[in-house]
Amino acid sequence: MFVNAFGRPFMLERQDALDQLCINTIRMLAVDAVQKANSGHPGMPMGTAPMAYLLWTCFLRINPANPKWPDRDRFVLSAGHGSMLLYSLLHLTGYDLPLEELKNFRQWDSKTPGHPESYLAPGVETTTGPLGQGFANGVGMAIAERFLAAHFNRPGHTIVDHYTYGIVSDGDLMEGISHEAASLAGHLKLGKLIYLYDDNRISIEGSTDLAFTEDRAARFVAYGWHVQQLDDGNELEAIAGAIRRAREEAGRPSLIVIRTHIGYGSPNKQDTAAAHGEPLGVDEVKLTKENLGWPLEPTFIIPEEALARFRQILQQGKKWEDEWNVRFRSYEKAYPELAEDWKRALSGELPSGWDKDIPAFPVDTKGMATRVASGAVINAIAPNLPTFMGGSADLAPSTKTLINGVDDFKADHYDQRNMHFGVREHAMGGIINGMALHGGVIPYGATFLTFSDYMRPAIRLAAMMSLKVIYVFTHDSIGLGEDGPTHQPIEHLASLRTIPGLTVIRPADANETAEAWRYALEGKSGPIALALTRQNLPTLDRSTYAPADGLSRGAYILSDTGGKRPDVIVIASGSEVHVALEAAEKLRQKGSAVRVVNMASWELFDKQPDAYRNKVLPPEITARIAIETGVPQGWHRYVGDRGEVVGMNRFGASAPYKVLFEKFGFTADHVVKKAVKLVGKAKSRLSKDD
Ligand SMILES: Cc1ncc(C[n+]2csc(CCOP(=O)(O)OP(=O)(O)O)c2C)c(N)n1
Repeated sequence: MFVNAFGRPFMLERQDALDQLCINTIRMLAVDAVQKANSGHPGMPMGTAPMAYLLWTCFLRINPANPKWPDRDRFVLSAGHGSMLLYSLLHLTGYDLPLEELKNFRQWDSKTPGHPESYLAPGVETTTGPLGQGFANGVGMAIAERFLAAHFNRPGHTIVDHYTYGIVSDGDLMEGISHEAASLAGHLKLGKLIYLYDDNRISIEGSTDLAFTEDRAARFVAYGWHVQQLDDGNELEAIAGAIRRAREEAGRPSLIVIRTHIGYGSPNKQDTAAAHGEPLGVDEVKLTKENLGWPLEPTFIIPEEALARFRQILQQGKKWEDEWNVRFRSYEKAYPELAEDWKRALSGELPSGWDKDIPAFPVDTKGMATRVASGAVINAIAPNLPTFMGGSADLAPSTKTLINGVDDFKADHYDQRNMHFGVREHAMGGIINGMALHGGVIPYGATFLTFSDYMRPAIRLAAMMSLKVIYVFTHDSIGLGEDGPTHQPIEHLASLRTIPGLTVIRPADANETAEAWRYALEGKSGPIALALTRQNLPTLDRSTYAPADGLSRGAYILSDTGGKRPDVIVIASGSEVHVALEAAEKLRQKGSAVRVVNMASWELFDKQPDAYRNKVLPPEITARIAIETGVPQGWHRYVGDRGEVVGMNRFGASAPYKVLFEKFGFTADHVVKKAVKLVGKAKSRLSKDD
């Protein structure tokens, strides 16, 4: 006999009418909502309702009255298209999601969009829909839980100890990101991660046999997971037993493969792709309700007894949280400083002095690569910010992202902070999203800028969810040299800049790199991508040039005309700022008044008030040149119709970087030539106007 979370005995014999009623309530809410919206995915909730009912009412430690209770179990619906399953559970268990919201499924301004969005309905732990992402998010949540437990718990004082559960689907398991994340989760022995696999063998085009025939269970065994297989998704006790065993398995993440039937209960659509992504249709809804013994009218029925059972969780949840509060108070007494750290980490506030050791880099004409400066800054921050953690996709020696004097985050060393994601950029993106969603840690992930493409779907979701994650993208241009065009990002800056809510920062020297990190950590508005060089850049003399903290405004006047009206404005980012400065000197020698604007971040500059933007780039000065070793797209916004862009219109090449800068026109002389022409044109226009 298994005693469930409410202390009531749970046995197969007790899979009684009330259990069935609860399960069918979930099914029919999904059927009705999809039918009313005339779009959505009814089949998945119909098939997974039993496992979801059981998990939520017997295992999941949550408090619907406080969706943010820090030590709650996390639940991820990775197959986000089955969103009505989650919305039904949230409403039924007492989250602040009124039935009206379910009736407004997929409608404008509702909290129940087609796919769950973390910032709308309370209790939605992550935005899912792009298959596989939720799988990786859950791995990230389980990682954060293990780290925080190791960092904060003390003997006799456990304040972090929860599971991460998920429901994953065929589509999730097909997507590459889940393979990557599963492999890492197995390696890390994340025993508190438990996924229920909705093995319904149907996807959009029909049977999964069309394209997905490997032995999934064996694959997960090979990854180092604890795998159980159940052949009937309606057998509650079998599922309960499997979840219980999964919880007892401390050394491996668990996959419970549960054979289900998409569209369960629908006489004509069960086990077919027709149940996957469209309403059942009026006739089939009627037949399904009749088949399951459900009243045809009204729609959105929630039987009182069923609601009462679901709502028991409110009482139980309060009890769990109260117990945790008692534990926390005792922890607070025993470890007041740690308790303060915990509260601060959870709130996202930074400890005072977190940035006190960030170095001021001395003037240096030889200088250093911004990736190297970034490494120094990471190491200046890490000792003062113990919940700052991350790593790279097998490129740490190149991305300079290792924290010195700290060990690797690995099984049985969960208190350590150097993460090794392996060559798995996509999972890295999804995992750090999950870590940020969990809360309590500030994660970073690193790779070469060119491989940001491999993690773009996760970056997009980080931006959508406004997550505080930091990307360290090094080797940010043709300046990486001999590795050649495969490794030289050309379109990547432009393409990252198209993602709403992502802030891209490309500092020009070591001190700007420090400022970029400062901004990234203090920022509260979504992910930050740092684009950093492989090659050395001079560390600028800030007594000659404007201070590096101008970077926080996105663009600033680095070097100016001494009060004269500029003849030309040269705008550049990152390594090209130095080309701009050299060109400006040459132009000044020819008598031109030149302003150099360092534009490290479009997004930050665009947020500035008009007055500031017009001061940096006065509208009347039309002779403007932008220099960046990437595609010119977008730069015309800053240089205007009459301006010029020195950019890359083709892929790069394999050669020493100085040769590449020369060949592709990133030289002071080339910029001077262009500027002289522009100034000439502007002057002749001015004299015509006179
Ligand atoms: C990355 C990604 N590719 C494609 C889709 C479109 N899509 C939504 S559901 C689905 C089929 C998923 O099948 P399965 O996971 O088995 O879900 P079920 O049929 O059981 O509802 C696809 C291809 C998506 N949501 N995400």
